[in-house]
Amino acid sequence: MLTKILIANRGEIAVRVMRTCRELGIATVAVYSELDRNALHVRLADEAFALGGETAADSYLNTEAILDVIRRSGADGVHPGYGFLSENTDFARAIAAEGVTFIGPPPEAIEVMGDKISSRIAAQKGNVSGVPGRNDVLQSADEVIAFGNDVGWPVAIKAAYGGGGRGMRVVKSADEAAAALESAQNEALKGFGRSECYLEKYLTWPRHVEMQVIGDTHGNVVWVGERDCSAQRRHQKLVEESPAPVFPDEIRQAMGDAAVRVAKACGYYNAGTVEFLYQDGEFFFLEMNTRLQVEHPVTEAITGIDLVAEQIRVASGEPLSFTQDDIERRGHAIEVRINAEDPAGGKFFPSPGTISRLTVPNGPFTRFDLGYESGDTVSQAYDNLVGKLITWGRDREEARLRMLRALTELQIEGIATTVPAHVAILSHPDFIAGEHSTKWVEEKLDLSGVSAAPPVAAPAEDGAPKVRKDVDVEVNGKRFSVSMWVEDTPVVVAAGGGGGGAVKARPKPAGASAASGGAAGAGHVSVPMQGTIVKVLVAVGDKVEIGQPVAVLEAMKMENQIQAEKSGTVTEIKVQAGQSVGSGDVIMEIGD
Ligand code: MV4
Repeated sequence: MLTKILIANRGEIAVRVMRTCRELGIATVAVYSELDRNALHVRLADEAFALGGETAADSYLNTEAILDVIRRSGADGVHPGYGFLSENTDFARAIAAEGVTFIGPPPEAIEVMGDKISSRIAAQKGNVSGVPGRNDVLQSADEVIAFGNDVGWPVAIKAAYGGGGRGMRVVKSADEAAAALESAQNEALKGFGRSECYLEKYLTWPRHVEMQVIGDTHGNVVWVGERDCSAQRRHQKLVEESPAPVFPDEIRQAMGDAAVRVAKACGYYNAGTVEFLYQDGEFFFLEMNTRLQVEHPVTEAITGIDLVAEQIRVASGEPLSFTQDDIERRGHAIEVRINAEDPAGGKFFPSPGTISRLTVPNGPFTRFDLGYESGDTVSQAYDNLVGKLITWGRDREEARLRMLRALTELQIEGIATTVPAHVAILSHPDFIAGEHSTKWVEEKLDLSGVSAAPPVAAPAEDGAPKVRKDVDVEVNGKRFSVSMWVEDTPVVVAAGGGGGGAVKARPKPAGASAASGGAAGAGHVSVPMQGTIVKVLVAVGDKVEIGQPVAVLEAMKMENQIQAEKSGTVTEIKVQAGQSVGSGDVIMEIGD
């Protein structure tokens, strides 16, 4: 078995992986960015190493820095979590070249599944049908039209190197084909560096049902259970559950068998998820996620299997600790994602900040995987998942009511969260009946009445900059050099003191002075949070309507539309694409 695992991640998933390591007697190594110096995953690890950098690119994506920590720590395994480097084959291969184990699938399988055309071909090799479509790179709009006329409209143009919904265009009729192809190719090029696209028939009201699989290096692959992830918004999952509601057992068995065939067709081992679209009693292969997923605890809750323990076992070269027949699924589990987002009015604006107060839910069959504690800061530099709440019940209704109970216990101050949206979803008759599809949250759920409790302002000193002070200490006679990160409290001599009594001057919290306080009228277009302007959608002189999107702001890996708060004419634009802006900054003026 592996003896020391470096977790190349942060937040709740790093914490979750460490917990299992500790249970297995495996030492843990954390890595951290400048912003995460005192983050929960760092506090819980046996050892922690600085990567430097603040942005994801400069820290958790910095392969060289992580390889350096692997060497220095003597870790014999690396768990990548999800996101960051989890599906990066250069990283997986670089680790292997050091003689260190990547706790994940073989790089060749990641590559097959990363290209959506080759993943369709792999699925077909396993005798699993994808959504009716084509397995070649689209060359012209004429092909789109011919395909639509053949299989029926609408059709989907998808990015071959995409996934997660980016780069997908739905084409309703022949006259939309040319423009849709061009914009899909542009978005694919910008998002993934490759413009290749392919075609599928577009299913209009499918459910998203995915199948957890896990395999070992001895040729065993099993399916563990399905998850229904239909309650999502703009490709961000909100609620996941297992079993899928209103889902016949023979379909489950067939989908499980299909998922195993897909995994075997690409030589898969370790944990993975095969995604399907399910509509009118039929399922179609969509894509395969070659990593441990955010929602894996749902499957753990109904099977009692610790998927991370099993990942570590198979990465160590051992066979799976169970066979297909050993797996028992019992009861029902639901997970909600607690994101630092304000769902007020259905907008889901990012809401980074410092958690000033936190009461965590507890009680029977209630699990809370959290990446933060009270006093910790949720930074806009990383994704907005704060934690996941999972409840189990003997049936769906018990799990649902337990979740609503647990959500009332959860109290977070300092940031807005998705909790009010979860209460709305879980209380809705469509959700209760299991009639929701992938478009339900966006098209049917009315969140206009939802308002997040206003985040309580964090204490002033939270913004105080910290500086490094190095001290040498002795512990049991052994000398250690310790770097302390303490509040910067310069010592100044009081004027006219005539004898030098020193007083401490508290520095102004960063960002306390400028910009934010201005009484913005409706003609000022301001941004609600810190981020980067991706696109300005209007020009000076344009007429705009109230509610019209005028700019796109990226924060916490999400694109957010900034809307005009009044109708009128754009008189001034103060920003351009690529520019960073702070919370409350005025980016545009609209005159009458
Ligand atoms: C589709 C589809 C309907 N028909 N493909 C979006 C994310 C990416 N994984 C694939 N997606 C979809 N592909 C065809 N041919 C509908 C979606 C889709 C979706 C899929 C899963 C979960 C949520 C979704 C929300 C909107 C659209």
